[in-house]
Amino acid sequence: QLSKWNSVDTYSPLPRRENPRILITGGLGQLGVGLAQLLRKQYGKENVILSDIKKPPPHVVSDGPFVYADVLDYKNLRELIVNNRITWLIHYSALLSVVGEANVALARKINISGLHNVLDLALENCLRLFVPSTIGAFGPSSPRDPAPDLCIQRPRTIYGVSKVHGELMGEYLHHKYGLDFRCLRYPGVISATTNPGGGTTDYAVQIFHDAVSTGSHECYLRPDTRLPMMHISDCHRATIEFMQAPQCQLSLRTYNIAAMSFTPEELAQEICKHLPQFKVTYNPDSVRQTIADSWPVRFDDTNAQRDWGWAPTFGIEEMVINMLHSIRHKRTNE
Ligand code: AKB
Repeated sequence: QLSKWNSVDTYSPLPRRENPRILITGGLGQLGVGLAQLLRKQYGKENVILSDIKKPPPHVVSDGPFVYADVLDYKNLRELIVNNRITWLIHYSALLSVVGEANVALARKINISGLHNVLDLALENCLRLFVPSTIGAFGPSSPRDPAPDLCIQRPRTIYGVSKVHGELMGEYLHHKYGLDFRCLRYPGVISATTNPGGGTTDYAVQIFHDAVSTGSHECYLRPDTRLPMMHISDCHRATIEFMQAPQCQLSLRTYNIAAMSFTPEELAQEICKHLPQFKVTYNPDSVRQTIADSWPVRFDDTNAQRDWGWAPTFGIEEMVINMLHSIRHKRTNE
């Protein structure tokens, strides 16, 4: 008798929740391919489209849909969104801090004009839009230890200026027109299989490759330069959990997310626990050192913890073990 009442067909069916249809711009950078893999596991291969202006390597093509998309080409982007019935847009196209300083005009175009195209299309097509921001959105007059979500932001790089502009534009369009804009400020992201392209925090990836291949690394920052960092798997998980969070839980639209904070010297010491012969020399480069000195040394992410349950899994010890293991594994399989 009971089983009759518990059987599914006695309930009226709940409305079926459709999977999101996701487009990732700048998908061949450090973050896109890994994020697409995780999203495809949850939502299906065909529902996650990677895009970039570069030719994808064969493994990316066999993983799932890949299309050409230039964020500066509004019509091309619109066609992709409409034809593929996109509902979530993850906007990873951007020039990072160091390459941005080397080519300010291009950084302005991609990071600001490209973002305007994406914001307009997100509004027009009622998309949930994710745009990453960064520790680089802060500057020398910001509180640095820790940097809270809301404080003075006067960055001194075109990258930082474009990211603050993105945060403000997205929040403005959210408040004025209801755009479902979501933005996380990422720390430096550390990954074994994909390389960052032209950032200030890149040493924290290169150091592992050098430790495994040559046993020595020349660092372009001073040994005491402390910066917030995060393992890529925490970064991906934060992005997905934040995208899935119900709107009513979000008291902000731009959140800091934190995991660990270390100096090159501390990182080298941690690597030496596993590779005692490893040697690091320091040859600070004035452009990168000046940028790093203007950024926060720690992030306050208490709002992300409270509102949508953010919690990292990797500290420096776990991250170093994972990086050394993954890089060794990759080298033996090449
Ligand atoms: C960079 O160093 O430019 C980036 C960042 C922290 O946003 N990795």
